[in-house]
Amino acid sequence: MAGREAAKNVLRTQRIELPSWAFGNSGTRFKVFAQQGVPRDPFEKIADAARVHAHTGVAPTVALHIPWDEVEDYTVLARAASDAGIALGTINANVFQDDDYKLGSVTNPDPAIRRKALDHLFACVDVMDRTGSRDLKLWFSDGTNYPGQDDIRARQDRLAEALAAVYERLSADQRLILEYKLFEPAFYTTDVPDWGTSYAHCLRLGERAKVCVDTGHHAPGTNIEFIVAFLLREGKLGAFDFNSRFYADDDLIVGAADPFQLFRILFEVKQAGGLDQDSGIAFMLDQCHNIEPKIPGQIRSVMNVQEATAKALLVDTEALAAAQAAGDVLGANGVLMDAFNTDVRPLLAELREEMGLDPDPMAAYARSGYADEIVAGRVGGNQAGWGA
Ligand code: LRH
Ligand code: MN
Ligand code: MN
Repeated sequence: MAGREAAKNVLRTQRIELPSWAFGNSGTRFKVFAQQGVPRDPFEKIADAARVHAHTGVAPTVALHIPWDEVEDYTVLARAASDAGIALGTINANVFQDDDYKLGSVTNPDPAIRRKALDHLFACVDVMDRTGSRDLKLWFSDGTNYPGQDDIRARQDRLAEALAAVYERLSADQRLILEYKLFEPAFYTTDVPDWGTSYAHCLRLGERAKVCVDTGHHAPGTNIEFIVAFLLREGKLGAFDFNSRFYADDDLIVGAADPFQLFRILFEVKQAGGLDQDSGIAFMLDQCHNIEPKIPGQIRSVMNVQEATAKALLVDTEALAAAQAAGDVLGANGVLMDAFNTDVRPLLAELREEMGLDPDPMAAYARSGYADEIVAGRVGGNQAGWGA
């Protein structure tokens, strides 16, 4: 087993970004179960995110979704974040919730609607300029529902044109992160359905265009760690949207459905140097807590990523390489499984104590009284965005 101290040193510097929308009410298209005490505005979402950071010590940034997190002055929001001990992170654009986007946003056959979508993306870059954010995350719900509905290749042309315009608008220290998703809400074609499509567009755009792997956005059975390894090798992995799924884009707590898959992904990240502080990979959560309380849901998610990372760091890579070179199939697999089957919770508890934190973040949050405070102090919280 690789060294515990070396593993702790990496875990100490790990950074996991929280999504602002995880703190608002959310649900499925069947029902949103409202919870008491949820944030009423972006400032309260930031307060909740800061709470997750206070207990975990590794979640110092929160991603915004525009216009769900629209405020008059983003410098004021950035200041509120810094006063709360965190910072604003990735800006997520939203060109999927307006009636105009029924037939697509940047790939819409109507040039006026394409213009409107592009203007929103430019406005998101303006927000980044105010918040100091590095990354613009683009996910397009664009696609078609029926064969013949629109020209597949023309839609790719329109997409490429919009991406080029946005890329051009970014400053030298800002990046464009293109997220793919197999299907939903479009059910026949999706304009950015997979990593290959995203990769090809990013390649054309340039160095500062990278792919986002949302772990819930693949066909069942897809080997996500292969995609991760490939993109890392090409220097094109920009970000993760972590969550877990049993069926489609379930947006459940990361590591809940398949902790082994999360471990395999993080092992590939680690092997390629992706856990180095300057790797440029944004590790973000993209989840909803529809039936469980949201702040502990986020704390648990951060802990799950930490546990999978710790296991990945404990893989004895020398023994692994030796077994691989010797063609020892079972030996190599055994090395990986030894690390996966290690209980890393004591190591993480130790690390938290060294960082001046409570070794048990869930219990510490439960004891803190914050949950009662927000229920008493916030009346009529908002939905995260869905159906708002
Ligand atoms: C799309 C997605 C994308 C959105 C988020 C709310 O399914 O994963 O990242 O921005 O959900
Ligand atoms: Mn996502
Ligand atoms: Mn998703």
